[in-house]
Order: sequence, then C-alpha cells, then structure tokens
Amino acid sequence: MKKLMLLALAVLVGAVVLTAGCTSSSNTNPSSSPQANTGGQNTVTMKGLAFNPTALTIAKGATVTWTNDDSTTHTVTSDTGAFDSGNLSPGATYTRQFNDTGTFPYHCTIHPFMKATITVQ
Ligand SMILES: [Cu+2]
Repeated sequence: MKKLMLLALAVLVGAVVLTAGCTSSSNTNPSSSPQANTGGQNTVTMKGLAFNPTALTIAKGATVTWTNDDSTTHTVTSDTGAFDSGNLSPGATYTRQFNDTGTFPYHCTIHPFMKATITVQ
C-alpha cells in the first residue's frame, strides 16, 4: 500500500514537472517579438519587376520587410553599400532595421532598372 502511494506521488510529481516544462517553453515564443517598439511594420513588395512603394518614409529605428512576390529572383541592394539582401527567391523575405536617419536609395542587382528609396527620419 505504501509502495502504491509512493508510485502515485512519483507520477504526480512527474506530471507537474512535465506541465511546467511545457508552459515555460511555449512562453518563449511570444516574448521573442521585439517588433512592437521599433515603429511598426513597414513592407515593400517586389512584383512585376518593381518595388512597391518606390519611396517609403519610416521612423528612425523602424524595420522594413521586403517580400519577393514575383516569379523571378530579386535583390535589395543599397546604392551605397549600406545593406544587401543577396538573392531573394520568389516568396523570400528580407528584413532590415534602420537606426540612422537619412535617405537610402537601393536597387536590384539582377534588374538594375528596379530602383526605390527608404527615407528614415
Ligand atoms: Cu530584380
């Protein structure tokens, strides 16, 4: 009888530990979204061999996410070398945070006629 009680206790403790492990691991996901205090969401799409919008003004510290909605590979490459996404396959995204004010012209190295500008103020 005593053995049975001990077994039940062990199962109970095990269950509590498992539950605690579960909740603590699932809590790490929501806390890993620091985008809330970076000035909101700014998105630029690449479609039809063009950036849209071609001119985007954001607040200092904000993040821009580019999405390739085209059927061909593009890049997001700063004219001044400040940033470069590398090749972005169709469906791929590139995110960059802008911590300095100024005007940041960029283009696609594969299609140099694709040009746009990010203005950070
Ligand atoms: Cu391109």
